Amino acid sequence: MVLNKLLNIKYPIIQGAMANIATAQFAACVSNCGGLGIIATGSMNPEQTREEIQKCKQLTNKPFGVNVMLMNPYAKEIVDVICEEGVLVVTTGAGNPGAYMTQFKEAGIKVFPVVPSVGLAKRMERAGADALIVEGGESGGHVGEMTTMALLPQVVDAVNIPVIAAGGIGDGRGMMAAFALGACGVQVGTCLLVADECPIHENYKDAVIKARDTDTVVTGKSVNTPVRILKNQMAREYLKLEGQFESREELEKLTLGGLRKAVQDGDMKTGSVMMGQIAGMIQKKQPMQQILDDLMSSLKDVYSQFNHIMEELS
Ligand code: TUI
Repeated sequence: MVLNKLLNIKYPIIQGAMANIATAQFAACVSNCGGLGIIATGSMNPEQTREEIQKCKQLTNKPFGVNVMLMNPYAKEIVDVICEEGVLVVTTGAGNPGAYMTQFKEAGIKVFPVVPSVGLAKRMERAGADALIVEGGESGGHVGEMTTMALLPQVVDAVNIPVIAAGGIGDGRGMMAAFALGACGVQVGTCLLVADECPIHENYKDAVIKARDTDTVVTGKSVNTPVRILKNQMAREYLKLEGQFESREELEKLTLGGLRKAVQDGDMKTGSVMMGQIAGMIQKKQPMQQILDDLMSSLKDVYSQFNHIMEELS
């Protein structure tokens, strides 16, 4: 079944949980435009999480979800708050949510863990996940090793629950490819950064538009926290230090508060400017509704071109 039917939403599109960006306001905007908005709690505490969930309920009567970033030191308490408040869907990232699965199920919440490998995908299916978000390393922020193209069909073959594709999807071609590889829907983040309603500094939006295909890089592999960011001054220094086998402590000095610096202050030199590899194809700022409508209309265009190819093959 296609994701929009599964969730009773207009489009089969989930908004990626972008820490410091995807507040109640942003998530509600995505949901009001036909996608599934997700509140990102990556840099929130439990009280903020409760406030944002309550605010989102005021701002939309459409379904929305909440993401638990499992590296957040408050993850356990955030899970408690989510279960008390009740939402349609929880997505998880940057870890194994196995310990919270029963609690979510008992609260009647659907769980969509992000998985970077077939092994974790199978474990999550056994633990009771309702669907999986298969995320390739093309995406921005915390990433796994595999590409979407290689990982997605392997997970689709390995499990019997719905699979949502993420990482490297920025237009109808990417969506069509995801469906061709067996996904029932997509999760996108980078292409939503340039939405008029996206609450990031204009410098950040301009940096996404200016970025070329090779302008992002994965930092932090040496310390087991691989994060894809814009290849700016900070990223270059970070990679240089990693090459010199610097300690985690020294490396963390460079990234401390980096996301906030990028999102709020518009510091494109020393901030952590997270974005995925599809930044190279983002060309303009637009209203959120336009971005989601364009994704769907370009998907339909690609489909008709497909018919062309199939006719010529027969
Ligand atoms: O979580 C993300 N992307 C994120 S979280 C984030 S916040 C942050 N800020 C500063 C530094 C680091 C993070 C920014 N971007 N995506 C989902 C995702 N999850 N990608 C990869 C994974 C993942 C990795 C390992 C999921 C599970 C996993 O399991 C390992 C295990 O325990 O088996």
